[in-house]
Parts: sequence; structure tokens; C-alpha cells
Amino acid sequence: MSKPTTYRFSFGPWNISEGADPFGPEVRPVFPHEKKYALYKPLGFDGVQFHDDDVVPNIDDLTPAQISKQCAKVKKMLDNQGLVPEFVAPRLWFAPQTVDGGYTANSAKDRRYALERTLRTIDVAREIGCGAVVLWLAREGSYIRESKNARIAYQRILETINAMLAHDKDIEIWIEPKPNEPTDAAYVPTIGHAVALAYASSDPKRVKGLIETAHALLAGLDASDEMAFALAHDKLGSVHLNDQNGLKYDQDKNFGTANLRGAFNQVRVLEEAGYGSKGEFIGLDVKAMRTQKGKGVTSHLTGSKELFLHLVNKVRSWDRKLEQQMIDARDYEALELAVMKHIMGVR
Ligand code: XLS
Ligand code: MG
Repeated sequence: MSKPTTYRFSFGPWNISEGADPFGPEVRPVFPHEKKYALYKPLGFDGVQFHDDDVVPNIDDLTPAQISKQCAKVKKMLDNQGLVPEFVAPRLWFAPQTVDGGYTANSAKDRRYALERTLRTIDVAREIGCGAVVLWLAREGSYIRESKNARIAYQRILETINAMLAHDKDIEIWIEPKPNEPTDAAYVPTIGHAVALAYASSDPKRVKGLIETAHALLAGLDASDEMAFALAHDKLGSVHLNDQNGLKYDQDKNFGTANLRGAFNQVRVLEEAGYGSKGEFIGLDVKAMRTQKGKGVTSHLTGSKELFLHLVNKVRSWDRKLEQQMIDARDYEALELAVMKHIMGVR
């Protein structure tokens, strides 16, 4: 057995929020964006996930020189804090130009905006010492399917990926699949779609996936199976561990809190594939409950990290010999009971 992996964890500053939701305003005092980075190491996190405008606020209004100056400031902060930038994602869902999508917008002008902003995100990633860009294709979808030609939309997404690969010879692209929300139906809903795009791209080895637990569950799929598929193709750039309680809006619940057995199997598939041994992060994408009081609340992050580590111990202490005996006997009823009792901590 190779040396057990020591996991490194990451989250994005958007995970520390004031609790606003589509039905109500902020409920907690604002915690200044630039102060969030000092929380990472004390909380046990080494990696920072960024949007382009987390690195460079109001990025659309700045000149290239102003953008580079801000990138240098952020890189210095990261170096001083001993933090690693895990990825930078173009936040293509706030701007008026992306109201009907970016790469798949029907307007050529809006598609140009989305591509230019995405290529600039690659430059920002490079300038802060980051080798990966995440594409969460938030508005690459439709509110009614007749509004876009899906075949052309998929071709446009692939053209964008190829333009990114040509823009920078080393950057990796991690596609974060999600089946819906904010659009009624999204393009690239699962890791299968993402891996297909990777193989169709001009440099398949640099196109991977980032799998979020909740997104897989919203697609009606098993998150550990989605991770297994990506791992089988060596295409798991990162994960967003969280949870989801049924098919509804994306809840970004704390990891393991709605589907504990599913969380056990996610940890198992990562552990058995040696995920993390090449520096990959255990990324979280979790939201504090609106009822949580305080300023800059973080217990959803530390709680998810703690549950992950408890499950690592559960995976490492699971009796594989007993499991193999039950598999050989094809006694899956006994196997299921043994797994459940192990997870529940009962003899
Ligand atoms: C959605 C995405 C989003 C980040 C980009 O789940 O993860 O939260 O903006 O990764
Ligand atoms: Mg996510």
C-alpha cells in the first residue's frame, strides 16, 4: 500500500458570504474580501479558488496595466501567506453581456466578450502563478431549448476550449459540469459530456473535469461514479465536495450531511485512485446556512473538512478482506449491512 495521502484543501472566497439568497438580502455583516485570505491557513486550507474578478475586482473596467498591477499584489499576498492559487474561473454569469450565455450566446458580440474575458482569465491565472482555469458553464444553456441550436452551441463551446488551448500552451482547462441552474437546462451537464469535449479538443491531455457533488446529484447521478469515470481517464482536475438534499436548487450543503454513504464512496474512490498525491486539492464549494450568525462565518468549511477526514479514517479502516469474501460469495446483502454498520460505527 503506497504512503497514505495527506490531503490539501481549498475553497473560494465566495464561500464566505453574508447569507443573501434569491428570497432575501444579506443577514450578516460584510466581511471584507481582501481580509478573507488571512483566514485560510488558520482554518487548515492551503488552496485558493478564484474567479477572475476575485483576483481583480471590477476587471472589466481596468486597463491591462492596471490588471497586471493587481495580479502582482495578489501573487505577493499568496506568497506571503503560503497559499496556492488552485484555479481561476471567468465569472461569466454576472455581466449584462452574458444574460443569454457567453460562448453560446446568439449574439456574436456577446460571444466575443465571453471569449475575450476568458482569454484574459488565462493571463490573470498565469500572472498569479496558477496553471488551471475552471469553466463552470453557468449560462451556457437555455431557458427554452428552441432559443438556441444545441448542436451549434456545443460546437461553439469546443471552439472556445480550442481557442483557450491555443492562447496558452500550458494552461489546463477544468470543466465543471452542472445540469441546470441558473438556466433551465445547461449544456455539458455531466462529466461524460466534459470528457467527450476533452477528447474532441486540440489538446485532450490539458482538458479535464472538476466534479461537484451537488451537481452530480442534480443530474440524478452518483457523484462517486462521476469521479470514478474522470479518474479512469486521468481527467479529474479537482472536486467541489458538498452535498444536496434532493432535486431542488443547488444547495451547496456541507459535505456528507445529506448523503453519508455517498460521501463515504466519494472519499473511497478518491483515496483508492491516489487523488491528491500529485498535489490535487480537496476543493469545497459550500454555503453557510442563512441562519448562521456572525461575521465571516466559516464553520461550514471547517465542518466539511472535518467530516471528510473522518470519512478518510472510515475508508482506511474498512475491512477489505471481509468485503472480498462477501463479493466472492456474491452476498451483497451482507456486504451492504457490513458497510452501513461500519459507517455507523456499530459492531
Ligand atoms: C459552481 C461553481 C462556482 C464557481 C466556479 O458550483 O463552482 O461556485 O464560481 O467554480
Ligand atoms: Mg462548484
